[in-house]
Amino acid sequence: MPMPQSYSRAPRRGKNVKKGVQFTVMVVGASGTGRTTFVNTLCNKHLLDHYRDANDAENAHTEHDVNIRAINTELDGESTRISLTVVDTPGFGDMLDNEESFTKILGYLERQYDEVLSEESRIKRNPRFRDNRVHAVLYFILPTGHGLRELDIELMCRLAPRANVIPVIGKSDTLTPDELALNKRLIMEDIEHYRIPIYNFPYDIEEDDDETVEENADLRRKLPFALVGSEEVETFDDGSTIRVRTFPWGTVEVDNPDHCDFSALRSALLETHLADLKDITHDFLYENYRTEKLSRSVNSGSHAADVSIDSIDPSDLANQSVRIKEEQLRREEEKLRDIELKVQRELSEKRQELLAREEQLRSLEARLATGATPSQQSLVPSETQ
Ligand SMILES: Nc1nc2c(ncn2[C@@H]2O[C@H](COP(=O)(O)OP(=O)(O)O)[C@@H](O)[C@H]2O)c(=O)[nH]1
Ligand SMILES: [Mg+2]
Repeated sequence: MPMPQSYSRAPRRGKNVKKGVQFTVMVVGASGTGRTTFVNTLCNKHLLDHYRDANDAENAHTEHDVNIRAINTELDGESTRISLTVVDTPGFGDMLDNEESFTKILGYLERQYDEVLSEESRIKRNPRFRDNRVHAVLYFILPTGHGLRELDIELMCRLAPRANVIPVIGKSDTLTPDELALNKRLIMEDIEHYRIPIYNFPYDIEEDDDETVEENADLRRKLPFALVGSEEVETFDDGSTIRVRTFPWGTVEVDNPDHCDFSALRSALLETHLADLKDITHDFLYENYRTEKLSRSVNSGSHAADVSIDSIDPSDLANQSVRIKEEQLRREEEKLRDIELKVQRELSEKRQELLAREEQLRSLEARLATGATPSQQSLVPSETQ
């Protein structure tokens, strides 16, 4: 999917400094990839429960929460307060048919666009309308060491035209550095091969300043981000804390850039690229969806599948404007006909007047011919002077 050439790629720091900013992140991926742990690590609190996914073997016989859940929280960013919405999606992977969860996830993204679309077409806007469009989808890939699975390719292909998809490797501490490097390379090769239009920190060498180009290129080189999540905290003697995963052989520090890409992703998401992700969602992804949806409803005529936007069906609008034009023409024709009648009436009155004058003149001439009166005599010399 080509990005519009004129698109500004510079991350805008400091925009929304005073006012808090609303931002929505969705986490998608197979069960057990560490989505819930990541969200709790990102927010630095226990926001999501580790509910069992439908395909957990030990839980396979019970009712499962496979519904999409959106949870709001407030975060203090470096420069601004963020009203963050996290959308947790059902895990998938081992089920025979993943179509249901795929359709649910895609349907959720599109529903948020539909709501904005119908709000935009209202004459009177709802002041309490909440825009829930998803600005970034973190796609969690299993740390297998084998690149993408067919399942991942299919879902990423379906999601990427509708949202900024950022691929990440969950639980990356389970891979050795060599395995991780190989896995990153294989994943990016697959993404390129299948031309999956992920969010790749776009930049323009000619238009953007050096700092932006360097920063974006650096983030792009890190794709897919290697993540480690943890709700475990290590406290030092001075009271300071770090988030860690402790193993018999050592400790993985979540915020240490030498251990994983968590802090790079966190600052890109919540600081440097927040505005860019929001702008692309609105100006490009939503705009594409809107155009597709409108042209689809034109093609299907009055049988548009989605009644919610029937009111703004362009073919209906065109018919309506033709009807209004016809009505205006009809009224103007009536007005012209009235004027014509009035002029004809005035003309005939004038003609009658003229005829009456001619009659008077003729009778005067007749009287003159039979014998001039004094008053008429005086008239004759003055006329010949
Ligand atoms: N080694 C390791 N384990 C993790 C990591 N994140 C989560 N886990 C563990 O993996 C399991 C599944 O994690 P969870 O966050 O519930 O995954 P979800 O099903 O994708 O939401 C849990 O036992 C977590 O403790 C990680 O970064 N590294
Ligand atoms: Mg989970």
